[in-house]
Amino acid sequence: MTSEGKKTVWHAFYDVLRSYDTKTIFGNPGSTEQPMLKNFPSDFEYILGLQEASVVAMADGYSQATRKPVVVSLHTSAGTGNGMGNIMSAFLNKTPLIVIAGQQTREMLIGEPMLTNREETMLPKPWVKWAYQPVAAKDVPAAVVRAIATAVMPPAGPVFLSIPLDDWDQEIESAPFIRNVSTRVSPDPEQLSLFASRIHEAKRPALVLGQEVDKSLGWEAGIKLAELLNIPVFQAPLAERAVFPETHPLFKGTLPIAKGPLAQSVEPFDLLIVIGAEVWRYYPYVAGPVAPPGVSVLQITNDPHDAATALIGDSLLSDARLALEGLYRELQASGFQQSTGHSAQKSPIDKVLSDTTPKSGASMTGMDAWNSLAKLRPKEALLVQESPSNGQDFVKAWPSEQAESYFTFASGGLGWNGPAAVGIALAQKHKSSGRPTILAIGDGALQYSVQSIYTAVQHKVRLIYLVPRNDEYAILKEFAILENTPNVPALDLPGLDAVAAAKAYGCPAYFASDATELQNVFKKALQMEGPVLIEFPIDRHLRPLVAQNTAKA
Ligand SMILES: Cc1ncc(C[n+]2csc(CCOP(=O)(O)OP(=O)(O)O)c2C)c(N)n1
Ligand SMILES: [Mg+2]
Repeated sequence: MTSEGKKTVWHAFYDVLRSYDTKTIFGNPGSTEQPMLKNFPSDFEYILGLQEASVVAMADGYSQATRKPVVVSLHTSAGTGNGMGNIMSAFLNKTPLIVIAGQQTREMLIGEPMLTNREETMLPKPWVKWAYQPVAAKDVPAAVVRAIATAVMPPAGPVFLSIPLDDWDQEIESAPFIRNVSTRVSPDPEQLSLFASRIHEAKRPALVLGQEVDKSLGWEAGIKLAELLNIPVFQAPLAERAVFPETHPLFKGTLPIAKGPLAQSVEPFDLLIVIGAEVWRYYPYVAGPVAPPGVSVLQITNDPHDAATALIGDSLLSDARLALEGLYRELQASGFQQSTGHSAQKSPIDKVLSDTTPKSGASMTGMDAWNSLAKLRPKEALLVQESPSNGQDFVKAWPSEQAESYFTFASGGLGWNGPAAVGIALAQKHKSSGRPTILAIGDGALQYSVQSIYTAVQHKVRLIYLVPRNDEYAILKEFAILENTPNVPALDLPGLDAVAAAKAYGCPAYFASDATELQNVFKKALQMEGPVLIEFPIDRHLRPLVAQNTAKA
């Protein structure tokens, strides 16, 4: 309250956040943020990140694991700039972050003093859904309400507010209205019926499920539809979530990440039913058609942008789970009979799982390492992955069988998963879930947001870092072979020491030199209270970047 007993912007701001139960703020402070953070309310928690890339991705992981919008406090242009790569990832992940950057004093802005965020709304674009600096201090609380509404509506995503530092002490006459908005869109019934009849008529359909299935809590609905249709299920290329039980007999793995191989692998089908994914999320260029002749595509997504940019097929805007449930109802009502064409085949992952004997003497591949730990993996663990050249091996050796338990990024921007894992692990602590978080992260990737280890230590989150060490950017060497770009400098990383780096932040850390040691240290790590890092050597054998025909049914 002011001396006259009036409320200020500061009071209204924290009241708004209380109304939405968003009381965990991630940030890195500067002088432009101190008026917002002064007398920090005791019912809120401030999670410090030592660099803004870590701040943003920790908030992203926390938001995904709690299914809530999260406030991020960054330092004017410099802090926003540092956070920008992970703001881009949050935008592609479709995570509702309310990024608030401090701004210099309104009265001085005309002369652009130090710390002025010039043309403040331009900096985060195009990677935010909305960027705004309130026209007057009294608009700040209502801008926060609007920011939350904008962030959570589908497709969800980050928004950006710039708030001059002298706004916080200004009196306000009235608090803003607290509003709730829906976060799902249901499918157009006519288009849904049309899709159902096209599925009914198809001779050799396949389901392709993407990240929106997991984010909409659609696993059960996906399983029911897949089992009714009794058709192969693929994961969409580069999906950032697991979308279907990966040991289920109908699951056939992930579609290839490049044009030609993807088209080739879907040749056996006449209809692809893509739910909750782009068509398609490619990575390297390998020539070929978008789909082979005779293959039609139906796409269901909650994002008009992803519907518009699809390269083939008809699209239906909808929440993935609502569409899966709707299709199930329509197909059942139309008397769809379970076909016997695709009877239960063994999942391609099964044979990989059985090979878990530690290799002694010979050096391990990434796959050997993941396999050697597979049997020790706690079933309830949450998995996070940023291990470029062997991440797919990790997924194969540790198949997901539960919803909302596997996370990676939609963007490929390194430095997201390390801090995101800290946010995910912190969410487990706040929820008292008792679930550990396990992060597979390359020796190169670890370095991008390495300071997030400090936050993991300070908050004693249960997080195990598994760091395969090959002293190189292996995937870039594989890319160089595919793209025929020899003699690229700086693809080797001699002298990095993940154990020493972790210890510098106060995190217990171990080097395991073979599979037996790795198993022993991992067992020990599972008993520990706070974070622990395990580094282990893997061999430097390069493989083709794009596997051919991996998805053949
Ligand atoms: C922010 C950012 N910078 C650079 C890259 C390019 N990049 C992609 S993979 C990679 C190397 C990753 O190396 P490492 O984590 O050691 O994994 P490995 O390939 O050795 O398995 C790099 C530098 C990127 N994706 N993101
Ligand atoms: Mg490496």
